[in-house]
Amino acid sequence: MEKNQLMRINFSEISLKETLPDNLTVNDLLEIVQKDMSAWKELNAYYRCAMMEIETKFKVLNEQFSLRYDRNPIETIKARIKSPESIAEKLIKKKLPITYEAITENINDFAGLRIICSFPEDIYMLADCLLQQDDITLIKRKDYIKNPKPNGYRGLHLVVEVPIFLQNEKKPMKVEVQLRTIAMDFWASLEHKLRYKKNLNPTLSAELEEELKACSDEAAELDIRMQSIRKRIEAEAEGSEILV
Ligand code: 0O2
Repeated sequence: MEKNQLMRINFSEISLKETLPDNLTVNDLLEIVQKDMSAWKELNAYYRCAMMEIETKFKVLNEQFSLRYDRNPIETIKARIKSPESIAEKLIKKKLPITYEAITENINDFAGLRIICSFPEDIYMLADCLLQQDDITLIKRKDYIKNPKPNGYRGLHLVVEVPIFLQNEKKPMKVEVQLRTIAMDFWASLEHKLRYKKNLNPTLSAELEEELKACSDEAAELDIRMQSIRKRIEAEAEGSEILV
């Protein structure tokens, strides 16, 4: 039996669960996972491979940029595979059935990479470089830097498809890439922690939301100022090289 045939059988057996979306629970996915652990492990491995492919592409760009311009546009790369619980929660929120098909078709961030850059311009430069590569297909792009969320969240989100090459087949896999500056990442991490604090009194909560929005605007201003300082330093250095 061919490997992809085996995968199909695993997938369709798992998809027999005809539960109404309203009755779904996170346990439903955990049950599916436990029922066919090998299919789950396989899916996880495929997404991990796709994530490694994209991570390597960013590392290569970082290396090349460092050679050419003597600075690294990437500060840190964080990679993660979404937990079964978070996947189930997302499917429930989207009112989708808990099946392997629903996961592969609708969950764009099973594999996620966060690329933390020093400056906003680096974000767009890296995104363009990635999207120019001929094995990358852009599925979705959301620019929360040009259009921040009302709460102040900023970042450039890409969902891309990249092929992974297995023993006898080539599989296109989706990976979500979030590109942020250090300041945007700092803000988002804190905001994320605070968002999950329960039992805040509503007045304080509204006050803090406003304060967080103001912090995000100040962080964005800081990003632009730091970027302009870097450019002035580079221009000065180039000028003195020309004079020499
Ligand atoms: P986690 O654990 O952070 O990964 P989609 O995934 O496309 O179906 P959506 O809503 O279109 O869902 O995604 P979007 O708007 O591109 O953003 C999803 C992810 O961006 C979130 O992942 C967060 O990581 C980040 N994000 C978006 N908005 C905010 C925000 O207001 N604050 C913070 N701190 N992060 C945000 P998840 O799924 O929440 O989980």
